[in-house]
Amino acid sequence: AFDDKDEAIAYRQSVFSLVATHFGEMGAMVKGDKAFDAAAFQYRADSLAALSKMPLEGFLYPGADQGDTKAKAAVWENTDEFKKRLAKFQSDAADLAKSAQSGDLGSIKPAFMKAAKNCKACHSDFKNR
Ligand code: ASC
Repeated sequence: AFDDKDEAIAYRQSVFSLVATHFGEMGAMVKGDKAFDAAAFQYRADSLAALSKMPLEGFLYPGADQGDTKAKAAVWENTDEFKKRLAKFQSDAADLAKSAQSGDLGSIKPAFMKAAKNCKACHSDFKNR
């Protein structure tokens, strides 16, 4: 998929950039900064669920631990745990997309908060600021 490790790094950063776009827009609706729109939320949640499956290959490419990256060495020192966190990201995102089908912000909110908690926990262990 990649010609070199810099491409692998740029790829995973692009994925997380899109994650932040969709997650941020959902967060604005959950917080009430933007009006809740059930169809828009569903689109964001479905996009997040698809994106959550993508970053791993950008980390596994040989040499992609070195370069212009905020990833901590822990990603490669503790890859099993990192993969578990990504798997949790995927299941949280799938649960969020499922909750979005209710069209009810009250049911969506706890699923969103669960995903947000995992974002934060994984960043503190595996991402430099
Ligand atoms: C965001 C974003 C993060 C997460 C995190 C959730 O919108 O950019 O890194 O949510 O703050 O706890």
